[in-house]
Amino acid sequence: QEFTGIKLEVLEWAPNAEAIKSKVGGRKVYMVAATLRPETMYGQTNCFVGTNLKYGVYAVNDAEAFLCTHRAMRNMTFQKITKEHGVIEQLSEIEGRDLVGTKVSAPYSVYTQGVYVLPMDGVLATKGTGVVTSVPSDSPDDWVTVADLRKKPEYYGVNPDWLAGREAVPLIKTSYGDMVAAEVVKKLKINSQKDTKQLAEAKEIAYKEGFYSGVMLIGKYKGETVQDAKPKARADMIAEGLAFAYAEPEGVVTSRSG
Ligand code: ZZB
Repeated sequence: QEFTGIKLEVLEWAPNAEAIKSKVGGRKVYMVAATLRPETMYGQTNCFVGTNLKYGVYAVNDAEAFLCTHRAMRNMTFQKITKEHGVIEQLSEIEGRDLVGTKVSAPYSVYTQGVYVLPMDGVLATKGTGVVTSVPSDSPDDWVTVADLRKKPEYYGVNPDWLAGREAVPLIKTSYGDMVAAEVVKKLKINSQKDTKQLAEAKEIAYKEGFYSGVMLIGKYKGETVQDAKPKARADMIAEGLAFAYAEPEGVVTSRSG
C-alpha cells in the first residue's frame, strides 16, 4: 500500500513526554502520520495515537527525528528515508498515553495554530505508523471519535480545550453533501467508536464517494475532482518537505474490524 507520510512537527510536549526533549540532540521531532488521503489535509483538526501502543523517536539525520512505531521506522530505513539502509537509530521511546495533549503542527490544515494529540481506540500497531492524522469531515472513524471525546472528555482523559475552535471543515463535495463522514455516520446510525462493524462500512462508502464523485471545495485545486487533486496535493506536500512517500509491505493484516 502506498501511503503518504505527513510530518507533524512537535510544538509542545505533553508533561509526560517532556523527557524526550533532552534525548534528541537538538533535532526537530515530527510525529509521522500515514494517510491515503493527502488531498484532505486542509481539514486536520487533531492527531490520534493508540494509548496502549509503544512509539519510538528515531534519528532521520542530524536535524530531524521521527516519532512512530518501531515497525514503521524499520520499513522506512529500507525506503531511502533515512541515511543508512536498514539501520535504525533510536533516541527515545514513549507510550501512546503519554503523548496525549502534545501539540503538533498539521501541514496544510486551516488550523495553523497547531492541533493536539488525542486517544483513539482503533489505532492499529500493524498499519501505517501508528500515528493517525484526523480529518473528521471525510473520515467516519475520526468523526465519531472526536464526537466521543467531546461528549466524555473526563472519561477519555482529554482537556476539552484541545478540540476547542477546531471544527470539522467542509473539504469535498459528494452526493452526500459537503461532509461525507458526518452524513454517512448519521445514515448508518453510528453512535460511537465502539461500532466497529458499521464504521468499516461507513469508511468504504466515504472512500468511494470521495474518489468517484468528490470535488474539492478548498485549496489550490478547488473545483477539481478528488481523482485529479489527490496526486497533485501529494506532490506539492512532498516538494515542500512536509511529506514523503511511504510504502507498506504486502501481506500484513491491516483491517481494523478483522
Ligand atoms: C487521513 C484521512 C482522511 C484518512 C480521510 C482517511 C479518510 P485504511 O483505510 O484502513 O486502508 N490510518 C492510518 N494508520 C492507521 C492505523 N495504524 N490504525 C488505524 N487507522 C489508521 O487505512 C488508511 C487510513 O486509515 C488512513 O488515511 C488513516 O486515516 C487511517 F478523509 O488519513 B486516513 C474514508 C476514509 N477517509
